[in-house]
Amino acid sequence: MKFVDEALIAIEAGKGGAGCLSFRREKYIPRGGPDGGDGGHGGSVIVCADGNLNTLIDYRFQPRYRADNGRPGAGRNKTGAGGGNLVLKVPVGTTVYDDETNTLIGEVVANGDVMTLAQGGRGGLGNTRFKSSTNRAPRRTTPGNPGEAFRLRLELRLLADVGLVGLPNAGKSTLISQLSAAKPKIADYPFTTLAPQLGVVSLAPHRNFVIADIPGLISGAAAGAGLGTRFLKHLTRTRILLHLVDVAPVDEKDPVEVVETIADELEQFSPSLAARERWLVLNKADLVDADERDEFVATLNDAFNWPRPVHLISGVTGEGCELLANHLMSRLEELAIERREDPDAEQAERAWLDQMAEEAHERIAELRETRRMQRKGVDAEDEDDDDQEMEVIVVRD
Ligand SMILES: Nc1nc2c(ncn2[C@@H]2O[C@H](COP(=O)(O)OP(=O)(O)OP(=O)(O)O)[C@@H](O)[C@H]2O)c(=O)[nH]1
Ligand SMILES: [Mg+2]
Repeated sequence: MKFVDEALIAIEAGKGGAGCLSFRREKYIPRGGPDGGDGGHGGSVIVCADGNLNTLIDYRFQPRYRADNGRPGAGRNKTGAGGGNLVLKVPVGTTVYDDETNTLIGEVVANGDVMTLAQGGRGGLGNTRFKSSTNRAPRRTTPGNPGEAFRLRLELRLLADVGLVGLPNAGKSTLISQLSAAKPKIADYPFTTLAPQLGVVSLAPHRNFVIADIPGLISGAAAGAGLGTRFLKHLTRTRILLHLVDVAPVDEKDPVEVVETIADELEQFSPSLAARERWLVLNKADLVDADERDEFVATLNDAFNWPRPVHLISGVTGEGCELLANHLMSRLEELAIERREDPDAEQAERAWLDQMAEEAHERIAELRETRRMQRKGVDAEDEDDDDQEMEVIVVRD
């Protein structure tokens, strides 16, 4: 299965059925009055969030959708049947934009959330409706109204509480497999992870959170190096970022530079994402001895004076992982309480999330445009070139 997080679709709601022109005709009732019924309303196009879906792939294969038209009215004042609504199922976390005006229409963020995208046309009026004291035999009816039609852009941003960022090989996938039931591919070469993965970290009944693993970032990612920064948009709904740093990289890269690289790429993608609460997680602790650990931590502390917690873990042996998970859970609970009890905090968080969404949307539109320009003249049309042949696995236990 392909992981597709953007799709362009054309939708059209159903037309209303026409009103009917008819007069009552019955034995022994001469000149029966008008009895033409109204047309039925056209069906609407509705979007519904389905927790079992993780990709927008179906919308790549089928980009056009039409709801049923309403049926015309009939004699004996019968109203035409309404057209059935067309329900488009999308993954939770899908945002809908009007592609022509680039305006946000709305988003579905919980399983079962629904939103009407295009309203069906109203049914026309039958001639009965035009009966009056001065006109007992109206011959007037109205046709049904057309349904609304739009070209829409669907954008999926996965829902997770915690997001992982770091260079390729930092051990992001190893950590998510240590903390949750997710089984992502892990290997000692860069760009093992090609599409986002979600895992649920369960500490106790009703104490769990979702963690997202995305492909690694490298220097120049914002300009398209490696897999680029497009997957960062899947972190724009998270509350905390974990910035993973390998304490024993094979190329012996300077840790300060490594941390700065990721911070720069985040900043270039979205300043508000870069300003999000971000914890340093120093991974592969099993590969260094106590002295080296202290030295590593001291180097980073001297350079950054990190305002947030710093954790030293090993995704392979599990050292420090439980502590990290508990710490994350407590912090997420603390943030949730803060939002619940303080309307200002809730509002500020809402504004922050909106800002991140907007920046990510703009940035990705820019990247799409750059790609289009680069492709111009070569071979155009297809927007599929950035899709990954990978399954996104969501494990919920
Ligand atoms: N010794 C040791 N090796 C680790 C640890 N964590 C990860 N590794 C190894 O580091 C390599 C990369 O791990 P991944 O989890 O695939 O790294 P990643 O950050 O997901 O990499 P990309 O998906 O390419 O961005 C693998 O060979 C892992 O076995 C650790 O704590 N200790
Ligand atoms: Mg990985």
